[in-house]
Amino acid sequence: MITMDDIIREGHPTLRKIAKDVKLPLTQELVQLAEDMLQFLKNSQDPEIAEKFELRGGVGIAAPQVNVSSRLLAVHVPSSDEESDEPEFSGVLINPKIISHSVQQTCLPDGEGCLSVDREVPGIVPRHKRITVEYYDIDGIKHKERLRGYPAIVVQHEIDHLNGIMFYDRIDPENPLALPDGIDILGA
Ligand code: SB7
Ligand code: NI
Repeated sequence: MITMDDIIREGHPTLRKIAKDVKLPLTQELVQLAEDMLQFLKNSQDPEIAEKFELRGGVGIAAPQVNVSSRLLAVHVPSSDEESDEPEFSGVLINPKIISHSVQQTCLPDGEGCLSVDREVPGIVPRHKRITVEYYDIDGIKHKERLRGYPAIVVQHEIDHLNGIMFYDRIDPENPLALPDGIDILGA
């Protein structure tokens, strides 16, 4: 099982590399990694398991964060509706590509955090409000998914990891908390 000890932190060179395309079909090793990454997210969102193994809660994880420089990521965004057990968006995305996006940008009201960053970095992180992402799943099946709002932000954060980009690279260093023109705040 993946724990926080497996997650590399900022300063590690892998986090700044462009990850390599994954060849399909996946090797057994990468199938296992993909399943472990998705399981990590589910574990991290389970209060008992998270406490027992000292996991920080996460809605996404990218392979470079476990020091594997391959274009593979997992997301598990729970439903915003507490009545529902169906996650809002969950799965493993292989060789994901944003094929189109809205002009409209958005950001999270409290900025972003990262499992690979052990400090708070305040600031507005501009993201596309809507994206269309193409990717392959674990079985090598191609998907085209339209995402908006929070799941779209999470997928953009994870795809950034595949390109060696950290969320704070997108914060304006001159004016970290100023809302740029044309950006809305998600949920406001
Ligand atoms: C806030 C948090 C995340 C994505 C977008 C906004 C995920 C944090 C966990 N990760 O470090 C995943 O790379
Ligand atoms: Ni991250």
